[in-house]
Amino acid sequence: MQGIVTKSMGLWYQVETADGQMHNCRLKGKFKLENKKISNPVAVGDKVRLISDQGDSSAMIIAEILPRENYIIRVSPKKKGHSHIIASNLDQAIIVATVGTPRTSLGFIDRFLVTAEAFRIPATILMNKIDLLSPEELDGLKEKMVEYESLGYQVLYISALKPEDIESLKSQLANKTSLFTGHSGVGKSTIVNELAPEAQQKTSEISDFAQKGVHTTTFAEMFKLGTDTYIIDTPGIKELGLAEIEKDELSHYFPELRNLMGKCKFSNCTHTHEPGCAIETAYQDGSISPTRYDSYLSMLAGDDNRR
Ligand SMILES: Nc1nc2c(ncn2[C@@H]2O[C@H](COP(=O)(O)OP(=O)(O)OP(=O)(O)O)[C@@H](O)[C@H]2O)c(=O)[nH]1
Ligand SMILES: [Mg+2]
Ligand SMILES: [Zn+2]
Repeated sequence: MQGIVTKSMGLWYQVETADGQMHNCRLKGKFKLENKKISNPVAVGDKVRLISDQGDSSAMIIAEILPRENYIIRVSPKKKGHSHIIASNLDQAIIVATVGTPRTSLGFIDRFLVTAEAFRIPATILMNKIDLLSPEELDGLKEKMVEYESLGYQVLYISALKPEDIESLKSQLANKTSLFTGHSGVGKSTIVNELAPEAQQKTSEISDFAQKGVHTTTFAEMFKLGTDTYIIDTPGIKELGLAEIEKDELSHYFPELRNLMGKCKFSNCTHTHEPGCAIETAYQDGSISPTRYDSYLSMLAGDDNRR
């Protein structure tokens, strides 16, 4: 029997089979880990083969993970030197961002976009809580985000509290598996509950003091909105440590750098100090965004994202 992993809870996994049934599953005792540097062998979105559990008739066993079409991964915050697969088999990844409640930096958005580019997953930026912005603030935000639209990323503006915004979001999700990610407190679970009322995800107010989320969601979980339409709620992330991305390929994941780097004098140009660097010239004359170039330099230097 085959199914899709809809929730991973440490040792137990929830798997949905084609008949719509949910099964509690464990991993086969001698499950072979392909890559020991990954902290979670099975991720939400994985297609798996199940066999029955001889010892426990109410449970099933995951015997095999079918090849992943794609996945999105980051450096594990808990296990040093390990990476954590956020989810797999995605059609799009949506970063939920807010201006000040909590604050999402452009650097954080850039890290997410680089990750999505590296794993070839279409990325969307979803600015939530626009009900908290004045018309001037919203205009200012839209102006700032034009840059991202010109790079080819879709930017959406919603308030999760507005039913008409949720309705228009639905059309972006139809017939796809979409991942919602972003900082704690930006409203991922609120949006998921509005889209799929049976989800009943816990939500919490952000702390008054720090204007930060309180990490309410603890496990990634997938919900079905309709035939072939799934959404995945995930725990809020503080930093997005890049995993499985080599420094010498980083510039490929910035569309504006990718377009220019063929013009650099040296084919192994790192675009930091080399003579005849087309990207440095573009930076000097203002044709690429300084904040994007800064993000590139910061990722290249291996900085974490505390800005
Ligand atoms: N004003 C306003 N508040 C919102 C909106 N969306 C969510 N919130 C509130 O923001 C707070 C945090 O929402 P959650 O859905 O728990 O955030 P989350 O992203 O799931 O957070 P974690 O699970 O910790 O990662 C809650 O108090 C929500 O009611 C919005 O569009 N406008
Ligand atoms: Mg949540
Ligand atoms: Zn260069």
